Amino acid sequence: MSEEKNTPDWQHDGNTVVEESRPILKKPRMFQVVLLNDDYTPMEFVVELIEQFFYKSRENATQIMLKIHTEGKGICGIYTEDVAETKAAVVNQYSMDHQHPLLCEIEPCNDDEES
Ligand code: TYC
Repeated sequence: MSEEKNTPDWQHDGNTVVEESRPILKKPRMFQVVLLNDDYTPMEFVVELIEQFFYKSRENATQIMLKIHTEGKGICGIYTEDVAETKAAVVNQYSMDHQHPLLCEIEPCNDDEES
């Protein structure tokens, strides 16, 4: 099918040419929510937290927990800034409520793409 438009994206009234500007849509900056390793939080607590707050399967949550345990930190999800900040705050409050020192942080994602 052709992509003909009914109206041109410019108008001419004899003196002035008015060109409509195209909307510039920038992709939002994305942030990864990471959990940090510590020596005290039980593995089972971390796995259940990842399932509950990041909607991961038991298997995937276990893999992420083990990656954090061995490498020091691991990504649990990627969100827009507001969502990532809220997610980290909720997770940190939940860990504190359960007397665990587990820490959750956010980091900007590396953006290699051209904008
Ligand atoms: N290192 C903890 C332990 O041996 C387990 C753990 C995993 C803690 C991931 C925090 O983000 C974490 N019990």
